[in-house]
Amino acid sequence: MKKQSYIYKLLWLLPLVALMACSDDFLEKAPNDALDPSKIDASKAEELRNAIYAEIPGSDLVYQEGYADNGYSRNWWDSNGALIQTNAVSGSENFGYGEWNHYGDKGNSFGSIRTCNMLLAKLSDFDIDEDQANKLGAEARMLRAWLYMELTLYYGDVTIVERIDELYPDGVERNSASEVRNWILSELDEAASVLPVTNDKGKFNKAMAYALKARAAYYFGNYAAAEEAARYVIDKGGYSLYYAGSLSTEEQKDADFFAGLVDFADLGIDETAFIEGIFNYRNIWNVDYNSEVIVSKEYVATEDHGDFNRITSFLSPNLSEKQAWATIAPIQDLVDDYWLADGESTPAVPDKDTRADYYNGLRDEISTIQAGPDGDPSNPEDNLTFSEAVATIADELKSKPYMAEFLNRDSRLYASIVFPFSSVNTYFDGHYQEYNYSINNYGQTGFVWRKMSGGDDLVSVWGDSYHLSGADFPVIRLAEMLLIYAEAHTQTTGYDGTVTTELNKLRDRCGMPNVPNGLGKQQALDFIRRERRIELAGEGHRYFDIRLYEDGSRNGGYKGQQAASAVMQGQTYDPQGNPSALKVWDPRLMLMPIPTTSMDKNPLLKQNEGY
Ligand SMILES: [Ca+2]
Ligand SMILES: [Ca+2]
Repeated sequence: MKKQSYIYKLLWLLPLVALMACSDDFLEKAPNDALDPSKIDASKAEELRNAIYAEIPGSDLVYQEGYADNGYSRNWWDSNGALIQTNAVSGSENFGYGEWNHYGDKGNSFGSIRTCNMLLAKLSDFDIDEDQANKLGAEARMLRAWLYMELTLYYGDVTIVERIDELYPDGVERNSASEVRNWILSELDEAASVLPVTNDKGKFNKAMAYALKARAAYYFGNYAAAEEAARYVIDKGGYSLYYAGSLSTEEQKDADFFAGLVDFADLGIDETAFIEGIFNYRNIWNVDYNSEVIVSKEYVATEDHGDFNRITSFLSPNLSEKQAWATIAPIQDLVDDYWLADGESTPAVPDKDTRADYYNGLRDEISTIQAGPDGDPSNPEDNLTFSEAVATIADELKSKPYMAEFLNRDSRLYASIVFPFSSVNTYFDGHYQEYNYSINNYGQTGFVWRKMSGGDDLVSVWGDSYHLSGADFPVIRLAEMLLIYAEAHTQTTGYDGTVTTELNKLRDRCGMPNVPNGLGKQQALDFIRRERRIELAGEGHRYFDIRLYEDGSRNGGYKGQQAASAVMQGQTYDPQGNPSALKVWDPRLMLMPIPTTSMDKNPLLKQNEGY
């Protein structure tokens, strides 16, 4: 992969706001056609407003899965993920506090915060009425609170900057994490009190402010506030879980493959609901403005506004007719954690050597078929492609030892992850997934994302070399609110009928059985946290989740099975037994190190413990 040319191309994708954050010049003068010559033209307020929305994170969130135990990003030039995963992170890396350095990681959050502060500082100078000014101000405060939520979760203590005229020539100290977190929640309360129930399309409204508050309060360990805010969004937000309806021709072919992996009659599972559930879930990432989306990063299928990641970075080359390189891929740990199809049992998985034997046995069998009737791969006339060879034994796949771990599993596993030998008609008609460890661009985990990666709204760019997707990326969706409510209510009150009601909505949508009743508090927390891992896999939450569970001051007194120190342990392997992600835990990883560049500029910054 010519990575340099890719990075060069990416530079012009950097949002306009990066430039605007460096210069206030464009706001200095009122254009000649302003109605009130003493005021700045209203269109400038709208430009600045749009610049703020450009700061919402998008599909780059998926790279955060490589910071924890859901994913692996093998390329240091794409993401710092492996440095966190292996406890090798240092002040050279940035997760929002310093300058932008990798497209998969957070950029310069203080530049984005400055854009918010600029809009707030200039509100009374714009030629707009007071209600509009208040609304735009609330939108800026909500985005600023969002940026600060991420900063404090990465760094703990963070300097609160609310003005654009504070220069700090002698440096500035950080505000304490508790001060920052209380301030974020009160900012979101004030934003929610000003924002309208219905705002302009794609702009923050009251329910969105509560949704962000639910997320922030949850991560701050304030379960009463999280429960209340999530309840507001569920009851008053007007959102509903997405159901896709009928299947396309290609989806039906994949559906037939999945149906062959599940013993519906034996398990008493409704086959139609289960199969439709796979595509209800998978298509959340294909349909803009669907009923479940609370906040999304908007993309348009053009060179200037497209999403680079979906097809190009999430898929391996055999799944895309253009270039692709699977630079952030799901790992075996995640695959192992999906429920069995009963929705509550853990599958038996083989050890890595047994699995490799099974995998290699099936791969060898297919290679033999590929050689053709003459049995000679060097004579190509009668050879078959990988997919042609798999097709000849498609009906027997279920009985192959390697495939056993993919039988009778949670419908969201089939919807979320492409595993070896699985049908992939929705990407390439008539194809099956081939995995190739020796080619770096196949991800080196064995798996790639099926959810999130299949945006239909595609455009080919850069000399027809790559795909960009115009499909929007949901950044906050209703499912997260249901899970926050479930966990927060279990923390404050217990695992009762209000919890199972919300969790069963998720199960109904994906065609899975209802959740169990009558769990004790700790058992329920483990169950809900695992359900959360499955439902939200790949969407960028896991790094924050496992640290929340680890932190005795935020986890409600229960670390449980999903805490960082429990899950970040040891080497992971691909299905052939090759090393994949390495997981190492150290208490210092609760917070990231302050970037050295920021320490150099601000002598009052003190480094986080352990770095
Ligand atoms: Ca041959
Ligand atoms: Ca779109």
